[in-house]
Amino acid sequence: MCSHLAFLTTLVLVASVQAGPRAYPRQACTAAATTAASASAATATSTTPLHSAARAAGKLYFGSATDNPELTDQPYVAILSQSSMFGQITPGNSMKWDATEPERGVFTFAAGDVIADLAASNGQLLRGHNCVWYNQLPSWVSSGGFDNATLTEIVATHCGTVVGHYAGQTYSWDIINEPFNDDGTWRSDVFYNTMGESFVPVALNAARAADPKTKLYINDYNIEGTGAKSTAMVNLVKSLKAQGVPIDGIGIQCHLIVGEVPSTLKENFEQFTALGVEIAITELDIRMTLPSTTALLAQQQADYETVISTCTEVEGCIGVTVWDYTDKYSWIPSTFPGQGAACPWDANLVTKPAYDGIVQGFESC
Ligand code: 9MR
Repeated sequence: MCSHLAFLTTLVLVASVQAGPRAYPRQACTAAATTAASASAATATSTTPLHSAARAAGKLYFGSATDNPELTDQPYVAILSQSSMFGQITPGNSMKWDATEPERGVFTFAAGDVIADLAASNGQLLRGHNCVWYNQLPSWVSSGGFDNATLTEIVATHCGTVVGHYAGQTYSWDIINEPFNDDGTWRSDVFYNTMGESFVPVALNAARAADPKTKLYINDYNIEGTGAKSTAMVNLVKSLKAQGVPIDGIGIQCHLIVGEVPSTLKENFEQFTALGVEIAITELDIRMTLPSTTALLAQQQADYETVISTCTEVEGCIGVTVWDYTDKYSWIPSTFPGQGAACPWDANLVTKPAYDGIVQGFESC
C-alpha cells in the first residue's frame, strides 16, 4: 500500500518539479501514527535519507536551517549537502532585516547569497526567512520614530527589495514572522504600534509584486495545537483572503518540548489547510532538560514521529524543516540554559533515535 502510494506520488512529484516546485495533491492518509516499538539505543538504526522519505510520503521536501558560520565545518556541510537527506534549506539568520538592510536604503546580500548559492548548487529548495520581525531588527527601524506613512514606505521597500533580490530562487518566504502574543493579541512592536494591522498587507503585497511566484507565508510558534494563538492566525488569514491580500501559507515553527507535544496537532493543521493555504513545519526541534537519557531520547523519538506523521496525514502540509539538524549548532542551549539535545543528529553528527522517529513518521501510511 505504502510503496504503491509512493510510486504514484513520485510520478506526481516528477510532474510538479518539472512545472516548478509547488504543493501537490496526494491520496488522503488515514493511518494512525505508530509509536516506536523499541527505542532504547542512543543512536538511530535507520539509514533511510530523510528527504527521500518525505518524497515517498508525498511531501515536497525535508529540510534544515543552516547559518553562515557553520559552513566552514566540512563534515557538517557534507551532510547538509546530501540532497537525498535535505531537499531544502533555510538561512537561520542571514536574510533577516539586520543582515540585509543594516542602514536605511543600504542593502547587503553577501551572506544570504552564500546560502542561496549553496541551495542552488546542491539542488535544494530555498525558504526565505524573514522580512518583517520584531527581533534582529536594526535600531534605525525599531527606534526611528517614523510615522505611519514613512514606516509603510520602509516596510514595502524592505520586503520588495529583499524578496526581489532572491526572485526566482526561493520556493517560499516567511514574510511576516511571529506577529502574535501567546494569547492571540497582536504583538506590541514598532510595526503594529505604528501601522496597526496594515503592516501585514503592506509587506505581503510588496513581496508578491517583487516575486510573483514565491509562496508567501506567515510564520509563528505556539500555533502547533489549537488555542487562542492558532485562532488568531486563522482569523488573520481569513481576513487577508477576504481583502484579496496574497497569502499562500502558514509556517508552524514547532519548537517543542519532549513529552509535551500538543494533542490537537492534526485538528489544528486541518483548520489551517481548510482556509485554502498550504502549511509547512518550518523550525522543528524538540528539546529536553539535560542530561539526555535513554528514556528521554526514546520519548523524543516518539515525539518526532508524532509531529512528522501528522504532517504526513494532512495533505496540505507540504514539508518539514528542522531548525538545524545537529545539536552542535542548535539555538536551544544559549536561549534555554540547561536544555538542549533537541535535534535529530547529536553534537558529533551522529544520528539519534529521533532520526528513526522521523523516518517512521513519513512511513506512517
Ligand atoms: O536560529 C536563530 C539564532 O541563531 C538567532 O540567534 C536567533 C535570534 O533571535 O534567531 C534564531 O532563529 C529564530 C527564528 O529566526 C525565528 N523563530 C525562532 C528561532 C529561534 O530563536
